[in-house]
Amino acid sequence: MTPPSPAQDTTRDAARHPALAAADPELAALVAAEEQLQADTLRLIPSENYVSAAVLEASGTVLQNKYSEGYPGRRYYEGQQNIDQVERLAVARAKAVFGTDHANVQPYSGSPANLAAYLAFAEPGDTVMGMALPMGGHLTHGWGVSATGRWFRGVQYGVRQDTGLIDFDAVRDLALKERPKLIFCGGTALPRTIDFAAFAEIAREAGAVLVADIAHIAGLVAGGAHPSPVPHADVVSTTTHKTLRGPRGAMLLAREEHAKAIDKAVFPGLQGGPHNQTTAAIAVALHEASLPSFRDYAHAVVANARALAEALLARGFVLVSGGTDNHLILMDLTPKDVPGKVAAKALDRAGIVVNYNTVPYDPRKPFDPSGVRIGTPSLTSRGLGTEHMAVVAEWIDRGVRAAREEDEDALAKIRAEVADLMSTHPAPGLPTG
Ligand code: DSN
Repeated sequence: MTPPSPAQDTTRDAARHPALAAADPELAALVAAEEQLQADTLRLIPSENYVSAAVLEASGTVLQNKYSEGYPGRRYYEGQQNIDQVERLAVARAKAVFGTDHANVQPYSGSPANLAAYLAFAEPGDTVMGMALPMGGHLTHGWGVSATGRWFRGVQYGVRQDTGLIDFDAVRDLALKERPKLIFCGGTALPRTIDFAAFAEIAREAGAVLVADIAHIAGLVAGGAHPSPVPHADVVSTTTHKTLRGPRGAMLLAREEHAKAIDKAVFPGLQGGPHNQTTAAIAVALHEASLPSFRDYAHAVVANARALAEALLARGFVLVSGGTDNHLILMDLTPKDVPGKVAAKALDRAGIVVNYNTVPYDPRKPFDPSGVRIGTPSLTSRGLGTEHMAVVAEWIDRGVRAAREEDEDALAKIRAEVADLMSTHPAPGLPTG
């Protein structure tokens, strides 16, 4: 591909974002370049997606001009005639989509949402339990470098080395020994179904509050492609921008008995004014998630991940836990003789965007680990189906080989092939042609 000339760039930027291009051409050019990058590349980061045009539009509305500290009907600022209705709509839709008693749609993102659960149910110094970050957990599940591991006493569980699966006997033993105030389940690199009922039973035995962090799989839960944590967990925490395909934001869902504690923890405990444009876009995304087409999407995400996992296994890739039940695949590249970071950077040059990741029991360091994490939410949003997964696996295979052999020509060839396929699968907000 020949890069467009600067003159073409300016015209393109002005056509797509006229006010921005006039006021700040430098920034407009960066936005347009990002749009082109997202259009041309195969985005496999499992926590990313493409939002609909409606979600994109709602995120950029004048709702962002308004301050609304408090909750609908109980605000500290006047002029909430419309904002209250926006938030009520988002809350009602969250409750309907997830079948929960209570929803708080104000957390700015996943980390503050999780922090609110700590504030609601624990005191500094208390013991909390979650999955270790290198095993697939999240920083905010009590990992040492996070505030949650510094202000609380984090004890951590993992997966078995031989199966890559959670050992519930070990989780129970740890919970009964440590008696944590909070137990987190869920994570960021878990390719298998989360057994919420098993965690709930352990939390009950240990007298802990169970928080299910479903940030990665919220869209699968909404679409019926993963079991719901709602009947089992005291609190459910989720971002709204991953498989759920909404704006960058988060929600906390809870049983009625915990509603007050959660609301108080979010505001005034942790946050000031909610981001009303995000609340509106969450409402739109939840409406979309309630439609039959979203059910199809969620199931297609899983079918694509399974097909991709099978195609990778057939090419000799080692996958943590041997495959996937959801949207995510964690590859251990040790047998391919390429560090995860080297592979990820080479794939990026080939137009395939992934992230390097630790694998359980990784002998390498987190900033230079053995694994690469991939997922299918974005490619499914662009309409790729199981019939495309063989070529995706082939590109990954060729890209990893080219990384090992330092073959830049091979990477450039893949990049052109990827751009070709992506040009026939447009996404909202991205340039076509
Ligand atoms: N950054 C998210 C992810 O990529 O999984 C977790 O916070």
